[in-house]
Amino acid sequence: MELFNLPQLVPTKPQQMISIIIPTLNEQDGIEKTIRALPKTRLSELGYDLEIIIIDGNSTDLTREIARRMGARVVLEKRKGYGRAFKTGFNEAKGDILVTLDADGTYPAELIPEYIQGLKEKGLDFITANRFSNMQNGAMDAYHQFGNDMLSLFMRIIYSIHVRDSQSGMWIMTKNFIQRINIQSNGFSMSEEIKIIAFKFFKALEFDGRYYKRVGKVKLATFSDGWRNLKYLIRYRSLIKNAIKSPSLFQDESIDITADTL
Ligand SMILES: Nc1nc2c(ncn2[C@@H]2O[C@H](COP(=O)(O)OP(=O)(O)OP(=O)(O)O)[C@@H](O)[C@H]2O)c(=O)[nH]1
Ligand SMILES: [Mg+2]
Repeated sequence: MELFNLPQLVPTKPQQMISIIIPTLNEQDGIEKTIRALPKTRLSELGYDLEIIIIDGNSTDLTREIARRMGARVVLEKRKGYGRAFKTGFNEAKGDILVTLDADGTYPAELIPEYIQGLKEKGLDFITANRFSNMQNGAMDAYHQFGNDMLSLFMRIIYSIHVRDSQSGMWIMTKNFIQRINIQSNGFSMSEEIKIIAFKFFKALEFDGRYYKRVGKVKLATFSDGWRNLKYLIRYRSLIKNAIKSPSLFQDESIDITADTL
């Protein structure tokens, strides 16, 4: 064998994969913008492979066709619900790091590389992006903002965790975190549930985010979903005992799931 062929035989470190998971329900106006905004080149320069997974709730518009054309893998999840969509998405994801965002162009996709770096440097399991730290004019009406503030306040009081934006839908998580947790909500309240689990039992931080004006129609009903989320915050006190999947994991000292954690 010739000497100059040798470097090819040296095993290289396998590349890490990032899974971007996007739930969609009739988002034909926003899905293209959302996928286009993903920093694909930057992530590839940083040495990451990327998979884009759309979890579609049986949209009746062109969402799935547009997503496929933009290079995403589309998974059809006919069962209703935002939380339901994510459960399916987490099972489908092959990545070492999972990132979520909406299909309406509201979240700062451009910050994904920074968040991933933060996750690694600080050794975190979970990051949530705070939409309130930098909100574009008109991105959220006053009524919706008040509801968000109240829900976040209740979450801080009931669970003693420091989260400014309990309803943010942009999270950056390790695969290990997702494999260990047991999400029980199928609705919008899954967003507060995942944060309670992350901040109570894992290493989690809220990072400054941005929030842009939505493209397309909102799926969340401010009052009824807000009310449902508040009731879930209260009810979840009795469900939190099921938050972690396997009892053998409690041997890890960093995880304390005794009753006094509430
Ligand atoms: N697969 C699936 N996706 C859903 C469902 N409900 C909502 N979504 C998607 O989940 C994301 C969040 O819904 P939004 O309507 O944007 O809710 P929101 O971000 O809390 O509300 P805004 O701040 O007003 O945008 C969007 O990408 C929706 O298309 C559902 O039942 N199934
Ligand atoms: Mg949204």
